[in-house]
Amino acid sequence: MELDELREIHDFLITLAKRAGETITSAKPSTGAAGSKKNSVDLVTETDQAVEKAISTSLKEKYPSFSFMGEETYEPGTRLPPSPTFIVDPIDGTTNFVHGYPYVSISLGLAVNLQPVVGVVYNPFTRTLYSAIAGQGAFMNQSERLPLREPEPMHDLGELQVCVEWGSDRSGNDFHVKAHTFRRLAGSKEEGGAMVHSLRSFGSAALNLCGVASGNLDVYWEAGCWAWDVCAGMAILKEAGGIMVDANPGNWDPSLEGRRYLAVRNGEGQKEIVEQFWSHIQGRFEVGV
Ligand code: LIP
Repeated sequence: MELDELREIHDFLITLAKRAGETITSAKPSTGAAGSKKNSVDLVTETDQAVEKAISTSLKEKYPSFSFMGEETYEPGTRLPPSPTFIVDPIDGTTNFVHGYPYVSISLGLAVNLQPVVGVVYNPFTRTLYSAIAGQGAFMNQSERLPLREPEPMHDLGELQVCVEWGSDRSGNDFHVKAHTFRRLAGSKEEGGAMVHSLRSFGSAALNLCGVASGNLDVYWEAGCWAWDVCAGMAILKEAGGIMVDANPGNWDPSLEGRRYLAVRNGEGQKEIVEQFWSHIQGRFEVGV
């Protein structure tokens, strides 16, 4: 796809994200306004559905030949096609949205040949916009290049700010892999842990990836989230010099729809940090393709 076309798509996605942001900030639902999908912590609101409808209608009108994958209309088992596909999470951080915690984003990505090539992530509460086009760098508010500060070399996982998410699966193998690994990451070195500076859990995969792209978070590890949670953030992360590997040890080239992700920020020592992180993982995730 030509750069001019990617630029036009990027700008259009920003317009859509800002428009959706107005709907989201004026909705202000309470916990009572939420329904649930897979279980009682997998929340969805009428706003998620209305925003996705508005975005998909606009995208289909302007780009009728492109495919569309959205969180609220996803049919289980559908695989991402290699043709240009918009990958959309209308509200990433629905639980935060429902509780009125302003770490919420609209995540709009475009993938071509299964690779993210445009990413737009917008937090309408803080009015912070992250965006990228493959090969053109990543930016905050279209003006500040990411990462936001000179990347310091990384030597030891214990010196880093690590982000993880519990996700909505609360039982079974993958839940236990997370719980045991969290303990190991936080625990003291005397007891075999990594004793990371912090183990943060903010509730929006897209914003977490933008945090790693910005260089404020050093590492983000999650399994169980979906392509719409990460497509836009992955485009931004890569353009900011970050890397994305598999949340399970050993695979340096995870697929966009693989549902297992480990992101490390720009900076010398990235690969060593991946190896160190993998060495602390307790078990292997079963989720993913
Ligand atoms: C959420 C993610 C979060 C993850 C949850 C969920 P939603 O997206 O961004 O990081 O842990 O499982 O997928 O449901 O708010 O769009």
